Amino acid sequence: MNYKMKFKTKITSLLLAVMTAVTFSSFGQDKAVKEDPRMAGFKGKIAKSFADSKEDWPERKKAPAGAPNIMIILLDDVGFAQLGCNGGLIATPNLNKLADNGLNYTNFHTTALCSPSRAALMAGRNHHSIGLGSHALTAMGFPGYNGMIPESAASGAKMLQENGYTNYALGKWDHTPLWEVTGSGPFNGWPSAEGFDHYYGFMTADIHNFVPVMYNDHWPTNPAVGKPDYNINNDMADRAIYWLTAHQSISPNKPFMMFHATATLHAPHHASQKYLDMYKGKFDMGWDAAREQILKNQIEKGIQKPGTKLAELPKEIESWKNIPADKRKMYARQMEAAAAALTEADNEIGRIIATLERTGQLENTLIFVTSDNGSSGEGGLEGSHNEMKVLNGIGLTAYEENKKFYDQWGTTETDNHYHAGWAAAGNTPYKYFKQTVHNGGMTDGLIVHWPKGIKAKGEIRTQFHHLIDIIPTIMDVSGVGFQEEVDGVKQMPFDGVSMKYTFDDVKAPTNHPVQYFEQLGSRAIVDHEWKAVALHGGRLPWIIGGTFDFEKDDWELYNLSNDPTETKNLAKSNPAKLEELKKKFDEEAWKYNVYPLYDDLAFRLKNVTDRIHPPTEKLFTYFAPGAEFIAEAAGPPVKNRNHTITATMETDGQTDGVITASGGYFSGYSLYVKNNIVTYGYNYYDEKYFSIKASKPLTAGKHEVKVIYEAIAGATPQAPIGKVTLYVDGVQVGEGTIDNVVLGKYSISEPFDVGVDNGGSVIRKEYTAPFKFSDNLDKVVFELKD
Ligand SMILES: [Ca+2]
Ligand SMILES: [Ca+2]
Repeated sequence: MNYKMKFKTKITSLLLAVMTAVTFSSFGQDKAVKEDPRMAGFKGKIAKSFADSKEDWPERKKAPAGAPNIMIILLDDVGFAQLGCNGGLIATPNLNKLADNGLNYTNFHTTALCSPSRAALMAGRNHHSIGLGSHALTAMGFPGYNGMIPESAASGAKMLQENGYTNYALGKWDHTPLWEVTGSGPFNGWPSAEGFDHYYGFMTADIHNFVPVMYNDHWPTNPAVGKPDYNINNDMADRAIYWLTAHQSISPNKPFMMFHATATLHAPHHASQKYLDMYKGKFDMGWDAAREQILKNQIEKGIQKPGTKLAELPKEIESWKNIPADKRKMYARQMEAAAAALTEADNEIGRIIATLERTGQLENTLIFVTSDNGSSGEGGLEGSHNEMKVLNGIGLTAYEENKKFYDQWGTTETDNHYHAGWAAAGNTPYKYFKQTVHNGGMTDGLIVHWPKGIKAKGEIRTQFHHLIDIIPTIMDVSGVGFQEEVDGVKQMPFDGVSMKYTFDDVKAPTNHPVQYFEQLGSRAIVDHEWKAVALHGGRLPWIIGGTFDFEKDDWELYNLSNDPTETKNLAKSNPAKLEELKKKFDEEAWKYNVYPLYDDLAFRLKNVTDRIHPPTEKLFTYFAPGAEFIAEAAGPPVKNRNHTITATMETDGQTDGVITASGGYFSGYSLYVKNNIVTYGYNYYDEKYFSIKASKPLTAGKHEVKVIYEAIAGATPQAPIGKVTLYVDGVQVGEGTIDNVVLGKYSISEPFDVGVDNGGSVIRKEYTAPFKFSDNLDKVVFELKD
C-alpha cells in the first residue's frame, strides 16, 4: 500500500467514525434514526444507560369512548312471518322481547340467498360489488361472481378490530369458496381475515345439527363425539356465553362485536325431542289457514295495513283442502319440526341475551336480529327426508319414502326439509321464496335493540332498508366511521347507508330509496314506491337446472305503497314506468358488477369443480393422518367415473376403521375395515345401501388394498351403475354392483377424509364416526381412468 492509498483509507475511516458518533449521540432525534421503523412513534429518549433514557410506550388503538358492543344475530332461511313479532305462528319469545324493547323494521331486505347476504352484510356493500353475486359454489371468472372479496372491500368487523374492538364470530359462515376451506388455506376468506379474533362454527351452507363438523378458529373438530345429546344451538350458545363472560372479565373496558349466525332454520330442520313434542298437532290447520291467521295477526300488530291482500300462491302449491289426509299429516309433521328448531334456537339465543344482562352489557349492546333470505321453498312440492335429493335435482321425494321417516322427522335420522307451502306461509303475506327477488324472497324481519341508544320501545319502522346498511349504521353509531384505508389498501365506499336517523324518527323518509336485486337471474329494482321485478325463466326454487333467455323474461311492475304483496301487476297499464325502471336496473347493474347474467347452474357448478381439479388432473395422493376435513368439492372427483383407490398400510392383526370416506348419513362412499374385513360401502340418499366385502380377513403385516370402480351405463343417463372390484395384495377378494349412484353432491357439509370419517358416518349401521383407522395407514391414492 503506498502513502496516498494509506492516507485515503485513514480519511475514510475517520469519516465513518464521525458519522457513527453523530448517529449514536442523537439516537431518537436525527433523521436517519427517525426513519428506523423500530423507532416509529417513540417519543422517549434512548441513552446508553437506563437512568439517562426516558420510557415511552406505544398505545394500542382504543375504541371511541362509550362505543357500544355490537351483536348481530343472523338467522338462516327464516321468513319474514316466521318471527313471532311479525305475527308468525312459531314461538320466539326471546326475539319478541327484543322487538318489544327495541325497534321492529318491517321494510328490510336481503339478497335472497345465504352466501351473498352474509358477504354483503359484513362488507356493507352490494354482493356483486364484492364478488359474491351468487354462491361461491357457482362462481364464474368475473368480478361480480368470482367468490373472492377484494381487499378494497374490508369488512366492518375488520374496521372495528383496527379501532379497538374484539370480535367473535359463531356459526354459519358460508361465503368462503369451499376449496379454500382446507387446513392449508388460503385463509383470506375466513373469519380471521375478515376481522374476527375468534371463530367457532361451520364454513358450509348448512350442517347436521347433531353431528356437525365445526371449526375452532382454523382447527376442525367433531364436537358431538361421545355426546349423545349434542345440539349445535346449545353448543354455539355455550361458546358465545363463554366468550362474553371471558371478555367482560378480562377486558371490561373494551367493546366487542359478536356475529352469531345460527344453523336454524336452514334445512335440515333438526330439534331436540322436547321441542318436537311441543308442536305436535299445531300445524294441522295447513298452510292456507296459517297464512290467513298470520296476516290477521300482522294487521292487528300494525305490521300490515288493513285490507292488505295475501300474495297469490304459485299454482303448483296445492290448496290444503284438496290434499288427502295422510299427506296432510306428513306435511304438518314437516312444519312441526321446523317450528321446533326455531323455538329451540330462540331459547338458546335467550341464554346469550341473559348473559349480556348478567354481565351488565345489555344496556349498551346494539343488537341486530335478521335473516339472510326469505323462507326456503327448496324442499319442493313434497318436502324431503333428505334435502340432497331436491338439491341434486332428482325430483320429488316420493310420499312413501318420506312416510318411512315420519316418526324420526327432525331427529338425527333425517336431513329434512318442508313442503314449499310452508315456506309460502313463512313469507306471509309476500310472494315466492328464497332465491327469488319478489318480496317473499328478499324481505326479512329486522329487530334492533339498544336501550342506551334508542329511546323508542316496541315501535315499528317502515323505512326501506337493506342488509348492507347494518355495517354503515354500526360505523356511524360507534364513532369508528368509515375507514378510507385498511392494511394499506384504499377502500371502496360502502354501498349501504346508516340507519341511525330512523332510531328516533318514525316519519323520516328512507335514505335508501333505490336498490337493485339480482339472484340466480331473477332481477328487481326498487325506486321509491315503485318496483319492477322479473322471475327469471319463471323458475321457482324446486326447479333445478335449465337455462332461459334473459330477454324473454316477463317484467312485472308494482306500486309498493299500496301493493306491498305484489298482487296488481301494472306492467301493461304503465309501460312507461316499467321501461324507466328497467333502464334504472341496467344502470345499477353496470355500476355494481351484476353483468354478465348467466343461469346454467349445472355448467357453473362444473365450471367451479373443473377449476379446482382440471380434467387433466388424474392422480391424487393423500397421506395419513393429515388428509381429512377436505370439502367434498375439493376431494377427488370420482363420481360416476372410472377410478381406482389404492391404500397402503401396515396392520397388526386386529384392524378397524375408515381408510377413506366422503359424505355422511345421507349419501356417500366409505372404504373401511371392520373386524379385519375390508368393505366398500355406498350410501344412496339413506334409502339404499350397497356393500362389497372382502371374502377373507386382513392378516398382520404390510398390505395394499385396492378398489377398481367402473362406471357403467344404466337404463338412462341419469341412472348409471357402478361396478366395484376389491383386491388385497393383488388378489381379488370381492366384487359387486352399486345399482343407484349419486350424481350431484353427497352432502352440503360432510367432508372427504382419509383414515377417518368425520362428521356423520357414511355407513351408519356398520360403524359410528369418526371410526379412525386403528393401524398404520400410509397413503391412499386415487387415480382417475377416464
Ligand atoms: Ca339462508
Ligand atoms: Ca362423514
